[in-house]
Amino acid sequence: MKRVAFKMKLFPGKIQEYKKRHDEIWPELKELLRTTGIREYSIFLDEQTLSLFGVLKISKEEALNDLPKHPVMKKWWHHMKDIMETNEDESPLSLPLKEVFHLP
Ligand code: RM4
Repeated sequence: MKRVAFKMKLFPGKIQEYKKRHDEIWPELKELLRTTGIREYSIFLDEQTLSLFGVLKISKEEALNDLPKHPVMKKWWHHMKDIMETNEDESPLSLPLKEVFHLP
């Protein structure tokens, strides 16, 4: 399993809404993330900067490249674009993070 981490950014005043939408995450999105090979996916929030820190495990990292093309993923990103920073294609602005320490 490969560990992947990345940073995204929430819009001001949207903390509760972001949490609510993830508490109510669509079953078809959960299914898509699981069939992509994603496990132990967490998103942490820095409430001071509104940075979102995503971390997940994946069996084959290349499988992540197919996600942006999937209709369910696109629909979710469309649904989320009013509360977080996004690219023109509505995917979240996402900065990859480099692992500098791991304690197994
Ligand atoms: C996030 C963002 C990510 C997605 C998770 C489930 O807010 O849209 O791309 O993987 O939700």
